[in-house]
Amino acid sequence: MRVYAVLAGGVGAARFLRGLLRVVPADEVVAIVNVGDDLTHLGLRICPDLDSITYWLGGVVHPEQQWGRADESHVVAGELARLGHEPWFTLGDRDLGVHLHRTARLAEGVPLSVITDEVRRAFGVEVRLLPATDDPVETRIRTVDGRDLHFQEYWVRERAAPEVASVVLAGADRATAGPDVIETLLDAEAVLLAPSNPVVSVGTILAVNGIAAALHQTPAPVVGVSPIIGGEVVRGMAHRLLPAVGAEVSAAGVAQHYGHRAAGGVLDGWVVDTRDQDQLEAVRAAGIAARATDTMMDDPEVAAALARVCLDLATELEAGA
Ligand code: FO1
Repeated sequence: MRVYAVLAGGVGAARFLRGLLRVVPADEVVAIVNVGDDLTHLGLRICPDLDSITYWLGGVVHPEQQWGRADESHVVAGELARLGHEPWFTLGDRDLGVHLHRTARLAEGVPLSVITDEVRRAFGVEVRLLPATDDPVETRIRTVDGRDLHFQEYWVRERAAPEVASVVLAGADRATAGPDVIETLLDAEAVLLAPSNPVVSVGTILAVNGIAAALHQTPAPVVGVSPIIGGEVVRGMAHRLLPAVGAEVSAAGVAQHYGHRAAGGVLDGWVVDTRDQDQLEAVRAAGIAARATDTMMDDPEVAAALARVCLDLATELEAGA
């Protein structure tokens, strides 16, 4: 069975997957999803990237927020505020259904990968979603002023304001890749890096034991999409985090950060936005094949065209290998 493996974070990955699914059948797509954003809040285990992709591909994502549920209500959140809980991390009533289910199943000893499959099927999502690991890992942001914040505290409560000293995926050294993750990467027709945050989404997936090694070893071509367009981040806070890992905030800078596979990195190919085609030369100078196309995926047809460019580049790399 031919499989396209996609390393995925949250919203950018969901948009990319929506395009890819217009090009290849859903049963040929497997998303390997970041779990570093996950947190336990009010006793509930919450997996923002897994849930964002599930809600997007399930057609129930909140259209403006691009996370959480459409047609959401916040009755429970109102009662929690009455009881003195600071509402910095909003949990909608429908969203709570998933968190209650996940927390109950985890308490029964069911691994996250199994629960994730139950949830995506319940929302009619045909793409297999594999957590990067079933082990508890947490992206921690060490700030210059000496604080150690969970990623969600940094991003949601602090609005990514504090200066970042370092980013750590706590527990990565003890984490093993989730079931089928390594096999999927080794057997894939192609491996695609979605335009997700290179530090706290793709970076944290690569930090899980065995995953970066699998990308070095796989015979499949590895093609990534730049999350930086016109030198800017489309959404999120990658521009605040890339300097903390010594990477330039540019389409070429991210490619150089990921590195060419022959130089110990993870990329064979890199797709940038047409607004960044002046960066193609720098990417190619790093040994990475590069293409430019429209990568602003507001329209699913743009995402589909982008997916085609990635697959065409992967095919060319395969032929040239
Ligand atoms: N993002 C916010 O900006 N504010 C929130 O209150 C918030 C709550 C939330 C609850 C569940 C969930 O799955 C995601 C949530 N997010 C919220 C988004 C979340 O921070 C992002 O989806 C990722 O973690 C960053 O890519």
